[in-house]
Amino acid sequence: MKEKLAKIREQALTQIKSCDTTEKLNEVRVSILGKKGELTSVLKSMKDVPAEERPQVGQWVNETRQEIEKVLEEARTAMEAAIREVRMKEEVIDVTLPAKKAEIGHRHPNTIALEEVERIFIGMGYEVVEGPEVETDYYNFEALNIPADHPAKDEQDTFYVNGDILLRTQTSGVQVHEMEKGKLPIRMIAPGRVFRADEVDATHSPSFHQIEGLVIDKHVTFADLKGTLAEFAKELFGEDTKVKFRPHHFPFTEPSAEMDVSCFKCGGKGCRFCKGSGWIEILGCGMVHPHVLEMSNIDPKEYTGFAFGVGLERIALLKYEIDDMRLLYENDARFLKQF
Ligand code: 2NL
Repeated sequence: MKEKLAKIREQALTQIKSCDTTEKLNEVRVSILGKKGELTSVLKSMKDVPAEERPQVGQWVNETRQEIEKVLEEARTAMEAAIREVRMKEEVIDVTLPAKKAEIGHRHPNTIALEEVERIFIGMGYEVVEGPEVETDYYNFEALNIPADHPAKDEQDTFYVNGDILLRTQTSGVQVHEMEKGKLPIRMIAPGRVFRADEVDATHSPSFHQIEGLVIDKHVTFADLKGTLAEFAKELFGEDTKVKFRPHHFPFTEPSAEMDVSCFKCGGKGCRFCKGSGWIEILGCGMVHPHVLEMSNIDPKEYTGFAFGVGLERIALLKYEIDDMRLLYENDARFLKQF
């Protein structure tokens, strides 16, 4: 029995030495130590060994098993170390390779236009103030002298949350909150998202952006309004831009006007862009209605002011010559990348 075990051991060690992969090592393990392995069959034949010799033979079998397991384990560890070493050598990082170009995000045309408008007014000493998109009927309509029966208040035009609560249709509420604070003079712009129950088409969307401006001080006149907005137009569309004011009506200003700019495409001669007229409508404006001042506790005998409102999308479409507003909301990176 002792010789048989010695033979198994010798054979095992030779087989282990000749292995060059961990898979082969595993095959050797199974063929000797596995369920049907050589050493296991020796154990199974213990019943044929005389009872008094069994402890001795059992000990030999165990010693042989432990020895083979130890050599198998050493061979496996050595093999894995060798594999790791080869891999490390193959995995050299070539620091001279060109880097992968990272795709950087891009500002939306609305954002670019907004930052341009903000830059212009901040340069003239204005503050940028933001306020809530959900407002009460009072701040969106009543405080602006918009009467209860005005068509703008119709459910067909305004999104009501419930009762007196609504999604603002203009950012004027932000200015009313500023006037109520009682800190004068005021020189501010209020940019932000506004909502109107409009069908989507090339020039309409139920959610768009507006920038309103408000100046209140002693002795503010329509000449200040004209000078300020003419300067704004020049900075936005170029030094040669001319402006024209046409009489208009808003409930919150008196007098009211709409301002056109000379077409920056043809210089005013008339082209496809300005539909042959040479002028492009750009904003609404006027002197703040005395009743609007009074409602916010400002004395119209002491203070006067002017205000204006301009659509941000309209500016972005004009400035970047985009012919459909829907492109601004699709967020197709191929479109956005161009600006
Ligand atoms: C437009 C032009 C406008 C105002 C907005 C305003 C705000 C206050 C007081 C008086 Cl707090 N006016 N905003 C003034 C004139 C025009 O918007 O086309 N809107 C539909």
